[in-house]
Amino acid sequence: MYRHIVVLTGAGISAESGIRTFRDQDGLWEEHHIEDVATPEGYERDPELVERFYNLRWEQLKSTDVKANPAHEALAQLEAEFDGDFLLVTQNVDDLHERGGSQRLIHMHGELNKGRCPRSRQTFLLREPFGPDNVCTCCIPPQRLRPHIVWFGEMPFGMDRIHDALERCDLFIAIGTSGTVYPAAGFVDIANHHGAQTVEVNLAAPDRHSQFQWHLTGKAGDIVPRLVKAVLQGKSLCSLADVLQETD
Ligand code: BV8
Repeated sequence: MYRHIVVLTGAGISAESGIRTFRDQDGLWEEHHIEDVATPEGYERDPELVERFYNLRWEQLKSTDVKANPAHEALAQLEAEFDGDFLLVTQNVDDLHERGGSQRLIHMHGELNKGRCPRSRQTFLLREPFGPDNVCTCCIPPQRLRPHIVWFGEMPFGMDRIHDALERCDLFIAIGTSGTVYPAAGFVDIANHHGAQTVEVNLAAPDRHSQFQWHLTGKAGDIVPRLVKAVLQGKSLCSLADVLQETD
């Protein structure tokens, strides 16, 4: 049925793994102003505050009770078994897709477990928290590593590849994202414009007219395995009417 699939994930796919989202109740942004912890200006102004914000999230990611959930695993199965083109794009900076078995994905907003040299832009696997002594090995004098994160006002990674895939796709699936951050929030428009079927998996039903043709309302961990199974069986979204609520 489908030949080219693009999947976009957001913080909601990691919520059932115990990773806090941004904008839900008790979300990460409740305790911080975005401009203080997720902008280059905020980092310039108070690097220690920003480092504390990312060090905390990095520590949480390393804790043993954070595991990939069935939604991550289902997407890895889709990547392995789908016989057409498949691209997974995540806004998430955790490595739960990789822990769930995904191998080919784009972390368009960066990765929590990496640091970046501000001068050479070389990335380093994080072995210790960010701080004045955590420096690169590529420059003399060594430079203080910054989080390998795309902050507001910075260009997300992989945009050319993502645009190419969106223009070719016949199915676009967005999972666990509030659709508030661009350019990711605009991907559905590109997919729609090029005639793809578009489906959104989210805990909450959209409270406004949405760009998606289909909605699967519920937990990603419950829904994504069923959606992947149906797609791998060659079913079209229309034949899933019993689990899909079409937008009015
Ligand atoms: C850029 C840092 C340009 C990483 C983040 C129009 C076009 C282009 C840009 C803009 C534009 N308008 C405004 C902009 C600027 C800005 C922007 O979008 N601002 C917003 C606030 C309006 N965009 C940018 O600055 C981007 N850069 O455009 O550069 C440019 C051009 C040339 C040269 C240079 C630059 C950069 C954006 C990246 C910012 N970085 N974070 C980090 O700290 O993690 S964004 C942050 O929000 C995260 O990365 C996150 O990925 C992203 C989106 O959040 P979500 O993942 O959606 O999470 P959220 O909590 O919001 O929602 C969770 C959802 O899950 C909810 O809907 C919930 O219902 C659902 N859910 C919960 N549990 C479950 C569930 N669903 C299913 N199952 C569950 N169990």
